[in-house]
Amino acid sequence: MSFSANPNPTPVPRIDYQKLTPEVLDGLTSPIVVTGWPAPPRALDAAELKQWLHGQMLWVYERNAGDAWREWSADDFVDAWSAANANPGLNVVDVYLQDPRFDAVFPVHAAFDAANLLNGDPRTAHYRRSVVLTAPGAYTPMHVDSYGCGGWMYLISGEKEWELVHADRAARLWDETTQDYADPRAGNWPEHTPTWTTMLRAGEMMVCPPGFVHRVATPTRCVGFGGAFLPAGHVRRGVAVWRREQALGQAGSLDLADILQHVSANAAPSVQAAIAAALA
Ligand SMILES: O=C(O)CCC(=O)C(=O)O
Repeated sequence: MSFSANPNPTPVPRIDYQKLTPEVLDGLTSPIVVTGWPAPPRALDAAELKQWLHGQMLWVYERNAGDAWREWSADDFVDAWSAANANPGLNVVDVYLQDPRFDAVFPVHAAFDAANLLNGDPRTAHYRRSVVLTAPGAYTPMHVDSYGCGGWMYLISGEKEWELVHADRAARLWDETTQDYADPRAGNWPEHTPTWTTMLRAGEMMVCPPGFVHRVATPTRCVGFGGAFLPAGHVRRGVAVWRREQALGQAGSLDLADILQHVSANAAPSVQAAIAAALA
């Protein structure tokens, strides 16, 4: 059975690593998969992961244990996640790694560092890089990333099946009854919704533009990296998503308007104009 909720999904377009520029991120109108990495990081085994993440606390999504988030030490988590009978709900995504030592394993692509407004404020600078550790069988239902950010995910091992919907359709996918996005597995998915799909494989990076609705299924154990980004070309959408989260009482604790004002103080005039228009 196909993963897609749509009988004719569009394959996510692929671009070469060298073609990924800040301008591409600014102008994204669809998700993209970035391929052709010159020196892909080799797979890390459990012992190396423990060494690499030593001392780090991880927020773990335990979907099969009552949709709970739980804080684990990296050592304990890697033991549970790497076990042959790992709970298929175990999923670490969007756990940001502040320590510069993590750059040695996977440097963030220069295009993200150049385009990402979140880098310009100490409250969000660490959003630039996160770790991904997912057990086989995990499923993340349709959602939009917090604060209207876009997200990238690079897999060094394993694979993940993605389905994405354009941000312009997000409002139509909102289910007032559940106060959440409709999801094909919840049985409330509107027919005829155009989607993009792909199987993201080791050595590839998914780039999900700000405000795009997406879901992810993980058939095999995954190790990877990710990050959140908000380029000037999408800042209006990011602010709109954040204001909607606020109206719904679902916004996180960051004051995105204050952060963007702070970023604007040191930004180029064109970026200042984009931020001012978004906050007007
Ligand atoms: O990999 C996953 O299970 C979910 C990833 C995702 O949707 C996200 O980080 O926003």
